[in-house]
Amino acid sequence: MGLFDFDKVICPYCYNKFPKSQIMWRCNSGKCIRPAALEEDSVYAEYHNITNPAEKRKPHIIPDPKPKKGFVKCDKCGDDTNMQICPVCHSVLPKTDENIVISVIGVPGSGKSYYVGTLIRQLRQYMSAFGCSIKFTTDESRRMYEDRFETPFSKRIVLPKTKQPDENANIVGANLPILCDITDDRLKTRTFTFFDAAGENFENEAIMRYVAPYISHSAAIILLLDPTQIPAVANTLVSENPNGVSGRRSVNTVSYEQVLNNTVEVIHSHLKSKGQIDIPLAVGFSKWDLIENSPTLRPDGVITNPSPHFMRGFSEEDCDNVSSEVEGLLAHWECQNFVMLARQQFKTVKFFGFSAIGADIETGRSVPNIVSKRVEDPFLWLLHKKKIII
Ligand SMILES: Nc1nc2c(ncn2[C@@H]2O[C@H](COP(=O)(O)OP(=O)(O)O)[C@@H](O)[C@H]2O)c(=O)[nH]1
Ligand SMILES: [Mg+2]
Ligand SMILES: [Zn+2]
Ligand SMILES: [Zn+2]
Repeated sequence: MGLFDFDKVICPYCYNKFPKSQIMWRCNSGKCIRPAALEEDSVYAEYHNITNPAEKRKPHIIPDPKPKKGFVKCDKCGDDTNMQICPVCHSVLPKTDENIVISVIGVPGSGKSYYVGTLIRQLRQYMSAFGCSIKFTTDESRRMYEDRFETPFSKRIVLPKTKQPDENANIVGANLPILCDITDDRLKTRTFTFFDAAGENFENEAIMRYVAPYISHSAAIILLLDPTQIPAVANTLVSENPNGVSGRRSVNTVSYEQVLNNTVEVIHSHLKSKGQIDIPLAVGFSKWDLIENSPTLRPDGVITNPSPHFMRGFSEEDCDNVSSEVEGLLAHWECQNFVMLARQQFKTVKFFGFSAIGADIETGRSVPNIVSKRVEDPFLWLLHKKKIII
């Protein structure tokens, strides 16, 4: 799905779709970006959940724009501007060739934030192995990555819990997705939106109104399964280590089956569709270190090897082997129903296992140095499917 789909544009922030003629223009000239020239933008503020009055002030929006060769003359300062913004949420629209949303879903505590943070970290370190470069789409995205992930990782502190918006507030605005531009070896640039969708909110209709457009327009959905949420696994982990992570896990009010069902419902009601969903679904076990470190649960097989893709090029064979191994484990752990549900509802399903941190965070200790294992696999699988990497 292109950002410019015929004459329609999709905003990568609010995921509304509108005709090109409705694009709005904000002045980005030196005169209009001076603090004294800024104007309150209540639409932007509301959508981005901004309460600080100073941050609500943005440069002038041109009321009756007449674009010429990608520029519009500002009626306030007379300069030309090329900054296009979304008519719904007033976010700056990226100028890339394609816009790809990756939705990460799962119950609270399943590891979504660590996954997104360590995935971006790996991509920044190793995408050059595929002849690709990566950068944050906007300064705002770079700052969000630094505040939410880079700083806590380097200070070895626990990531803050994902912000819970007030009732009826805009959940997307409260926890804006991070946007990265990846330029491939043919110099095509695509904007990737990493959207962390807390599954516990899917029952709240007001919240779903904001989340549904994202999920429905995803290029892939990554559903995280927390091993400590699988009774057979949790019982073993507790018996091996009564004070370990499973013993102190929080009890979730939603199960991973419910998260999957809610997601299916959200997509069908938003797209007014039925039948199998054509968005690839990657089901990934998070916290895989817990399984590998368990004498009883540790499987044999390729999944215990490091990810080969950055080192030796994308390996479809490794991906297929990991997927069947994880699927086998799910059957062994009495999750056949979940597997069946996923396969019935989605045309393409792949199973993965990864560790974002590489080790358990022990209560009262600082976070271990991050040594991720296989976090990049689901994302690289998607890039391969979309023929962005070969
Ligand atoms: N052992 C282990 N624990 C993890 C890993 N990733 C996350 N966790 C634990 O899971 C907790 C919740 O993770 P978080 O990413 O905040 O979950 P979210 O609520 O889905 O965003 C963290 O505080 C860690 O204790 C991992 O790779 N290994
Ligand atoms: Mg989170
Ligand atoms: Zn928008
Ligand atoms: Zn101006």
